[in-house]
Amino acid sequence: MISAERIPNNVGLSGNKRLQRALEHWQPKYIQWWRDMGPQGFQDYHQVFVRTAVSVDPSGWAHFEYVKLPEYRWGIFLADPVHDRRIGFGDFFGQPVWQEVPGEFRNQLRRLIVTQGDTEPASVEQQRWLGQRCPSLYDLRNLFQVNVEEGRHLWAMVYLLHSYFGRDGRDEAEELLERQSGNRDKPRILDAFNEPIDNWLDFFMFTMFTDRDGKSQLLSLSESSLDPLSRTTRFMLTEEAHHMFVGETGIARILERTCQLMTSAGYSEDVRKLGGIDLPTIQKFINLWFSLSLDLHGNEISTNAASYFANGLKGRAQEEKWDDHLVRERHYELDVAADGRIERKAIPMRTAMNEVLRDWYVGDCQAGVTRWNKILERHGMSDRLRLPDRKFNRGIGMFSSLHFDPNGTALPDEAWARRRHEWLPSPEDREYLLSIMAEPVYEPGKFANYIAPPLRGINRMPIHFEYVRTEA
Ligand code: BYC
Repeated sequence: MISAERIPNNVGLSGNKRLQRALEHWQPKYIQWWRDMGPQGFQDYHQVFVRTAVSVDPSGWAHFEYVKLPEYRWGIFLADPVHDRRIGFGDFFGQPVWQEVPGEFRNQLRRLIVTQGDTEPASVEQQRWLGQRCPSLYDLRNLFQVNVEEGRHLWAMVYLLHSYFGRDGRDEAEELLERQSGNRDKPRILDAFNEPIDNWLDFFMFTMFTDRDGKSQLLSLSESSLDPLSRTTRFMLTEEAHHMFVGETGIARILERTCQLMTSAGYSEDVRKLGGIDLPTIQKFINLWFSLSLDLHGNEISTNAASYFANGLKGRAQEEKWDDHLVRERHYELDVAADGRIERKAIPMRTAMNEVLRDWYVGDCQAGVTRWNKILERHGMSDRLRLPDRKFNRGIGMFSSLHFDPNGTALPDEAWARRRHEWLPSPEDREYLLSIMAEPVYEPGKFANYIAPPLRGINRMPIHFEYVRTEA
């Protein structure tokens, strides 16, 4: 029988034989997947200084230890229940939340949980080669911390599938380990999770922008009328915050170093000659990962989204901040593409819920970019970073068949084909990044030339602490 002690949990695992049996079947497959598709080259001979969630209270977060990655204790946690919690929006507003899945919403809920679950292992797969190119042991440890937590998020969704969806749920849980990021025959469900992440600029942008979509989607799922889904995602949000910290501070440290190099070169733009990452390249990677992550919010006009809202399955981020929780009459104004032209139109707000969530997301991203610009300002630079227009480089939604520049100006196909690498990473940009990342930095306290050290270490350890150690 699977040992409940090895799996920290607050779901009463030791007394739940059915769940134990389901996990007993799934866990060996998960470990095999982790070995095959998880961090490459760091499975057997390395110990990583990671944080393991051992309970949901604040002290449960303070547990740091060296572990071999396949031996990480992936746990199952739900945030504490809210007494007498009521459905906060949609047609069932005010009714008690559900502790079981109602038959009529089973398919929709399963689809939402599977889509969420699919992104978690996908991100681990996307990032599996980065350890071979890391800028420092500090960053290597952060990468692995993010990876094990994404693994835990997969466990969280598999817990829901096993506990509430019977045989279908068990089949879905297996398929979550069978699809593979970028695989032509069995790709991951959402496009951004099939994109390669082969350098650390990609990684930091992904944790800044794509993990922020994670925050946005988890906030809206945490409003769900299905209480176990709400409680699971509420706990996941606490881990998501660290991932965005890794992304935002990773880019902040690159900017810091870029500014130092520019200053030492007499404000010359040619930072590449000094082995740094120039601002235009950083801007291109913002353009790429922001637009890919906008796509993750789905179509601007979506009957799926309207029905999720009507049935209380998936709400708006921070639903309590809105005054109207029924949204029966309201309209939402948005740009609509029709016959190659763009018109402002008012559409029923329920069908615009993806766009409402996207608004929240764009605001949260903008706040991060504003913080980055303070670094440029502090160094006396006149350049500023910015988010591209929402219509730029879209692969999902009504703008996906048209082309726009980062200002939102429409472009003919030919101009887009000719100019796209002015705004998006070119093969040469990627080649350059790989060239400066070719030699990993594994010496404690040392950092690659293109990135500044962090302000402080992990869990009050010094920056030169050996965050990842090789077994003798
Ligand atoms: N790529 O009516 P629509 C995270 C499909 S990230 C490919 O707009 P809906 C994390 C859609 O599936 C957060 N296909 O769909 C971050 C549908 O297909 P079918 C992940 C896409 O359902 C970093 C069709 O288009 N969480 O946690 O309203 C590291 C119709 O579209 C895409 C969630 O996603 C796309 N980008 O909205 C680790 C939450 N977008 O069925 C983790 C759960 C749409 O007609 N998911 N399509 O063939 C959802 O809430 C919704 O499924 C979506 C899509 C918002 C994603």
